[in-house]
Amino acid sequence: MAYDLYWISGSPNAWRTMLTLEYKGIPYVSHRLDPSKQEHKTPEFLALNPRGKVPVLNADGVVISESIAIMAFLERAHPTQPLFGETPEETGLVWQRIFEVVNTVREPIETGIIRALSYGEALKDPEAMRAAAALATDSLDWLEGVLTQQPYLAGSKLSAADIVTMPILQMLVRFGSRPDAVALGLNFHALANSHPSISAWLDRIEQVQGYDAAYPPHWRV
Ligand SMILES: N[C@@H](CCC(=O)N[C@@H](CS)C(=O)NCC(=O)O)C(=O)O
Repeated sequence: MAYDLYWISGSPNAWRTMLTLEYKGIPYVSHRLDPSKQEHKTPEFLALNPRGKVPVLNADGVVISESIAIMAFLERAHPTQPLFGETPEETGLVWQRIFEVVNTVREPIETGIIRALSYGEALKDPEAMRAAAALATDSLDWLEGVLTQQPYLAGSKLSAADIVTMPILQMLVRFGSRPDAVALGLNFHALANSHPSISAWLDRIEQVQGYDAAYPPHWRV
């Protein structure tokens, strides 16, 4: 089956799907879209995904959007290097962790912190930022608790739960290193000090097959 992946550099949702392809060693044709040129809003792209969002996978005419749906599709089509568990118990826990992250952990980090920093709005209301940081820290504390018990979010093996979550944390570290974040004392750039188990987990994921190939290219420059 031939695959076409449409993505934007730095999109955490696209990053998940590209790392899944790379980790499983699945060949695909990469279509990097330039958001500054609105390439994800062209009639051609909107015909693939009327929501105008990445990622999109086109698998020989089967077009799938929603990053985690793409990951599940790839798992079913390419079961080697399993990411969604091999037993009912493992599969249940992988999905539990995915939903915990997507429904609860993600929001305070992405909306509360990353969005404000990426829009350059953090210094407009420092008190609101500090309140948002406290909520994001609750999310980090929960992750830290899980990862202090085990090397990966769903146990001893890398799973889709890790690949879903990793880009969110990498973005937090990246945006948390900006001068305005540091000036506010948000401290998200120093996870090794505040949340050492999360930091060690990020280091472990950086070693997995395909990590470098899926790393956002515009972050390298
Ligand atoms: N729930 C979707 C979210 C997709 C999404 O929001 N993608 C963002 C990039 S991370 C996007 O395409 N944003 C561009 C826009 O909305 O114009 C998924 O998991 O794939």
